[in-house]
Amino acid sequence: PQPDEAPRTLWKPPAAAAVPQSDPVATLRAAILGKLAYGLGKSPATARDRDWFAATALALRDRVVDASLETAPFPHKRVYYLSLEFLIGRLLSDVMGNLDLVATARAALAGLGVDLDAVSDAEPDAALGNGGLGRLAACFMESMASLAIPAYGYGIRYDHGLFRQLIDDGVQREVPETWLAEGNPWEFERIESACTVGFGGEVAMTVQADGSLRRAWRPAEAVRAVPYDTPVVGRGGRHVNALRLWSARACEPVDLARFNAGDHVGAVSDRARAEAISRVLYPSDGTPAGQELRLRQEFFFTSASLQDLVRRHVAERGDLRSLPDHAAIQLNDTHPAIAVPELMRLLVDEHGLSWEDAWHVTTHTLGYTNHTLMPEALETWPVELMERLLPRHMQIIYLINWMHLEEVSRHRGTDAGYLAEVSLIEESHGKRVRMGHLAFLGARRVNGVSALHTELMRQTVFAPLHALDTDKIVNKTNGITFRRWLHNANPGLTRLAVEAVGPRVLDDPSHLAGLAAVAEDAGFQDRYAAVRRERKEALARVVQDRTGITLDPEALFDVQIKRIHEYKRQLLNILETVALYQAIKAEPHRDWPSRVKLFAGKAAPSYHQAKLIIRLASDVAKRVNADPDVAGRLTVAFVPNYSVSLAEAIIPAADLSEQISTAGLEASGTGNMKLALNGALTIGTLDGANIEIKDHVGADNIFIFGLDAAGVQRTKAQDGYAERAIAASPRLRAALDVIGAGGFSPGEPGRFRPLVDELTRGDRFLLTADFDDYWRVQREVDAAWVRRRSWWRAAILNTARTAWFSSDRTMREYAEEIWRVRVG
Ligand code: T68
Repeated sequence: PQPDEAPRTLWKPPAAAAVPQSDPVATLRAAILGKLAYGLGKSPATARDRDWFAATALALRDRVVDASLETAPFPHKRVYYLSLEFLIGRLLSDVMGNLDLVATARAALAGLGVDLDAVSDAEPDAALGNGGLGRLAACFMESMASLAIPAYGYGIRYDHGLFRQLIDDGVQREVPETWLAEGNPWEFERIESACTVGFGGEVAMTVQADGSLRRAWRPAEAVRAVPYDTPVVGRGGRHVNALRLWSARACEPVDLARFNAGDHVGAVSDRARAEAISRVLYPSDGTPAGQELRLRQEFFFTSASLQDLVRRHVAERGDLRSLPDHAAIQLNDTHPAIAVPELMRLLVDEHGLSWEDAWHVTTHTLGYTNHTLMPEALETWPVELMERLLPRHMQIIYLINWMHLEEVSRHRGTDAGYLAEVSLIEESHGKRVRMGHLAFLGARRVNGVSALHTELMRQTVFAPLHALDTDKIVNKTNGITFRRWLHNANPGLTRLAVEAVGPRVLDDPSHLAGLAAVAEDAGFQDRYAAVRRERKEALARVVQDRTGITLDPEALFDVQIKRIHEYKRQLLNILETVALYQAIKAEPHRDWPSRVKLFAGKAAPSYHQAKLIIRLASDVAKRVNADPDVAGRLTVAFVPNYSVSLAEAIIPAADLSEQISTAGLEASGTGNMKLALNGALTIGTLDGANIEIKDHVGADNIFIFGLDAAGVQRTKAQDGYAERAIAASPRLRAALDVIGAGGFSPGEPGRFRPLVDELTRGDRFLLTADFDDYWRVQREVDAAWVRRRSWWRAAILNTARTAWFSSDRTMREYAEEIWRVRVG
């Protein structure tokens, strides 16, 4: 039969009454078969892996719904996590793991001749985010459910998530990702909860009976926001929250008059414009897209989410003045910062609160998390655009700013320079609204994502505002969910941990500390190494498949996996690779340990330098891997299409974790935590959460090099630092020379000139200043890798001492100090 044909055989799914309730495997198998037949209209004979995935997901979703019916319907206080990005990845293993059904599902499917791993691989990644910020939101959702913190995640249901990356001869090409092409078995459409979001138009003024003025926004355009809920189940199935993602729909699907007049395309142009809002995720990562569509996306999901939670609060509690007692709204970066004037508008214009009451409610409900201090990534919007798209909001922003500046001048005088710094409006190059300042003023607490980053917030970008309220900025160091990044991604290591310290480690990662006692035990080390070895063999198969490059699982696997960005300094790693290549060729008889350098990550489509870095990594790989002089010593691979699920394959197989950003620029990092937890040793700078990782694992179990944040500032203050560093380092000069002369691009010798020029002329990210120290520490890594017993000891200690980086800890801290909501 054809795969899309309805079953023609006499096959029927088992009747519920025929299944023994006491047999969990038979029960789940019957449920899966029922979904296959009645949910998908397929028989086992015609089912593809993708159908088995959908049937299994639907069967498990029923269990999640059952669990959610036991979740308190009317909690005292809820968290609302507003994020333009949720980088979820696959959900099947999450759900199975948290329902304790992995073994049951494996057996249920095996009895049908179906392999659970193949079924899991048939699930597309939900890649509704660019990188760390979106992945953090997904980890937080999982942890909140596991801690039974009542919460909604709010975001956008993009038809197309982050692009799929193809590498054609080293060149990144982007093609649309189609994760919804075959439907999404996890979600529920909630058409009954749709709401309307306005754009443009004007502000009407009416005089009230008491002589006061009332303002009402009359938008020119209206878009329907339709929510889709994905249940998020916590560990043990004890609590279920919802991730509510909004999809944009036109209010009128077709302009019938135009259609009937023969204008078949024009008849649906308004619809296309409305629905464009949730069509694609912006792949910008770090630089503001600048497009009007981006602002429309931000307002669309923020307004829909606030309307939704206001409606819920009114239904449950009546009076909106009690909102801060029952809701905590967290803004994930400034993307939802328009929440400040939108909540004010809803409270004042729509619900009749006084300005003072509304401001009290707003500033006691909102929290704001900052994820970057890099100037080019701080959002500002032209006043002209805001006035055109959101005229009422611009009025409210002006009013907030006027009151704020009045108060500042009362307490601090009228120094124009200072007032300009704290103003919501930046006037240096055209008037623009500073969204970070707006979020800061509207929030009760503002947080950074690592100790260093928070301190730099106080000292740099937010220093003038910080001076006005020194309690407002707090630190909440990021975390990762161990259920996904240890238990599900690395079942072998998890089994070892359970054997060594008991199953309670699954509920409380602090018990990982018990592994320190066996860190020197040769038998335990061997089992730890065997788990790693097995993961490296599995990864080698993936890399072989995707690149044709053969990896030796005996080699040290050195990985740098993250977005490609100049400040993350993949180029520094490539320079060291080139220098190492030259050194091995120059001294072929030294006993160089065998090393595999793995790179993976996407570049923003318009980020030319980043794309050139990918090309260089690929060209270096091509030359090095073909050179018999270094065979068995050095292998380089750029693995295409980095994603959450690829990360799950790479992280358990990594021996060395590259975290080498310019100090002061990586707000936190979270891949650094995932790799350390899985026992990769970090080579890194004193940046972001690397500093806290070092504090936890101990200075002997991490390789730190380079300038610290203060050193970076001092160096940048001196002219000509790059020239001097290059002149002082023959090794660096030789690497730059061969790259600049086309040594890796003989067909196009000038190909990498722009990269070399950037380093010799400006070197904004101080690669040249850090190169020699990086080389030195890499050779320490070589030496450490040879002493294999002490290497495994250090790896085990990394696993034992990184429990603090669980996002459960992070969420407890937010709950206590920012949201003031009960845990559990
Ligand atoms: C990251 N930021 C930080 N931004 O770079 C990283 N930006 O250090 C940190 O660990 C992580 O946030 C979590 O706190 C991002 O990932 C973006 O993806 C982004 C997307 C759109 C616009 C700006």
